Amino acid sequence: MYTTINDFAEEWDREFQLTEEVLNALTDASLQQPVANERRTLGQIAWHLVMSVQYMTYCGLVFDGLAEDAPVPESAAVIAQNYRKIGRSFLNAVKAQWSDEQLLISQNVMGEEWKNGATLRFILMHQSHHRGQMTVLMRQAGLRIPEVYGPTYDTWVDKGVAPLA
Ligand code: NI
Repeated sequence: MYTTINDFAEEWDREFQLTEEVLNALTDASLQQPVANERRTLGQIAWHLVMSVQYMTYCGLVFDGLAEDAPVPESAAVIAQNYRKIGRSFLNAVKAQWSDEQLLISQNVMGEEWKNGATLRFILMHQSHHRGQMTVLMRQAGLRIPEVYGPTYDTWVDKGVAPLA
């Protein structure tokens, strides 16, 4: 969990940038790529990732979000645009509305006691979990994937290194 706003803000900035790069690599057609027949699509997972940032309003943070029933956009650019907006509003709200001391306060979040600093950690882990799912689906949809925490097949090829299979 986080014990200082500053530690969180620095990490959010880095992760925000990685997520932005992944979202920017999506195409409209790729949003239809399903996990399996009749299962969630890349577009639905990307949109869930964007929407999940506003779970933090359950902890009392106030910032502009999206309607809970907002339909999955058909445009990859619109998904990325909404992410940039909500991601920045969320970070501004944390900085403006919480202090380091408040990160130690526990709140009931959907039936469980969570310290605010732990909820912030969860929101980042949840984001990287879905971002990882997305990169697999993006490869299946034939897209080039940006580096996240290491080289991808394409960037290995770019560097003249034989990629792992
Ligand atoms: Ni989720």
